[in-house]
Amino acid sequence: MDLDAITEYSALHPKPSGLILQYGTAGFRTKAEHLDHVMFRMGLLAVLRSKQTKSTIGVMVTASHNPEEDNGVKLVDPLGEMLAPSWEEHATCLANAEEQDMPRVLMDISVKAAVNLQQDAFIVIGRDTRPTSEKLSQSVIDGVTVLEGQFHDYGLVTTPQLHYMVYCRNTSGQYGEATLEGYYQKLSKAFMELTKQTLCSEDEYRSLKVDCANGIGALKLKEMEHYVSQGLSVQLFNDGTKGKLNHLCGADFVKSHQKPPQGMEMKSNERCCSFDGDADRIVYHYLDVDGHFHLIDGDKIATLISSFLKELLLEIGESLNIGVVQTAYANGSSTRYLEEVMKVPVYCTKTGVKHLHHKAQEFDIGVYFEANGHGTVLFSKAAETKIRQLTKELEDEKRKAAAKMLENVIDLFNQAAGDAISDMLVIEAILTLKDLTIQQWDALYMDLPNRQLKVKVADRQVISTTDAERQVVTPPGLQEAINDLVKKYKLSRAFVRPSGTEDVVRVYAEADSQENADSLARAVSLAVFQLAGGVGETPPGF
Ligand code: NG1
Ligand code: ZN
Repeated sequence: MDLDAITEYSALHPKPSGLILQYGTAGFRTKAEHLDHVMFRMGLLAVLRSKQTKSTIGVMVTASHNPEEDNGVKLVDPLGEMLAPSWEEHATCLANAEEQDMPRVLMDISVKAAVNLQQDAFIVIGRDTRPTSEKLSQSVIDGVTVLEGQFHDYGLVTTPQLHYMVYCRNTSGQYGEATLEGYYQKLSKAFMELTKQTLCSEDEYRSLKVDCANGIGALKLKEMEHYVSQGLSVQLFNDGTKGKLNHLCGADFVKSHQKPPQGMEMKSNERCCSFDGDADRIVYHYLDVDGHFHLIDGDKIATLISSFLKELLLEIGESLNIGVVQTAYANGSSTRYLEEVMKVPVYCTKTGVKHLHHKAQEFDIGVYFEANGHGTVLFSKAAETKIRQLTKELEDEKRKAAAKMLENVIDLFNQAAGDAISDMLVIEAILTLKDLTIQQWDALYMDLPNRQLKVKVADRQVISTTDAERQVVTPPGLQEAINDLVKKYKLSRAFVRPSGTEDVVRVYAEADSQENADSLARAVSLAVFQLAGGVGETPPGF
């Protein structure tokens, strides 16, 4: 390691002294102007991680659904997963080291993690469409270069596309070809094959309106459009030519405000969906004949997908197990429907896809979705092998066809990460195959009215939780207060947790009516404000 060169280059990406940042659930995320040193240092860290794992590592520059002024960076581990927890700690130490200490901290990490510095390193880099992303990704490259890592800059890609590239490169191309062309080919081939039968029998043209949050999803859907145009026509809105990224549109806006995005013409009963700023989340929505807005969130997406997969499994008659993984934010109705009506086992993990992803790996087929629309389906290697073998060996036509469909579903899901484009194609294929309208899908179950609020406190870490974040441990008295409030309403549930991406405490409540959900959420917010050191204005409504 050439410490002089590191010191010299680091001075070009100086750390504002005193600034402390945390590698959170989605990497580092804050105002873009505070991130230059973090980017350089993550370039350095990616090289160490690559040497240690002897694999390609990804670095994605994005702040997903956050405002345009923010930015962020996260590292992608060898199989497309989120960075291992011990390396999250290294990332935090490195990002927070004062300028003069940084080379020493870097050395310490390399010793602690037993990195062989002689090993080659290869890094792939991607970025979203934020105005600051290009310069920041250049700083990542500076970090990679000073440690003599090799790299490939994919430029503008969605977050899941970068995960896909990492996965492809570390599986010697078995998963797919590590190019955008390879990604489009793989997904579109699986989509066209999956929907093949119905395309012949049905002449109605499938069309879908997509709100792209003024982000990278628009560019990438435009590139992909012609690959799938025989099966699906997408009409893009909020494509970034006019509006601001994630502003009054996109999956996060639609989900948290439970409102249609601006900038999208919606006629009644038209199927619409919204991506987030880096295209790893998707939610569907429509206006009914009375003009009422209906949101179809990640929970209902998981339900549609798992019921389809369960039917196919029954058809082929193999005892492959299937499990659905959710977080505490999953609507109570979805959990009840999955468990009681569909008889599918459901598990709850902490917020953040890495937790869901990890749990989903325990099943032959693990379906995981956050309510906000981030998720995918994982097939175990054994299940995949079995299914591919069945498509070859089965003689019974019906069973063979079901196995073939499952094989296409495996290829269509991005197994490396939740992916709005891939999820969209799976959903569109299922709706076509099952001849379902968006209203019929929506009618699977009725969501319980719910409300999410944020409370500002002096130090959000005073709140600690247990039971997959459904119960508060500290500060004392808060859980009891929540329990007493929840008892006042029917079909009610509420929990609070410190956000991993924003300096707030999040409050979630659901109840039998919207009015009651709102009122419970406000009452719980007030309890948080009073018992966990609220700052600024008292939560409104009292
Ligand atoms: P935080 O800020 O920790 O609640 C949010 C989302 C997560 C996840 C991360 C990463 C909610 C309630 N939380 O985390 O689900 O997507 O951002 O982007 O939606
Ligand atoms: Zn995102």
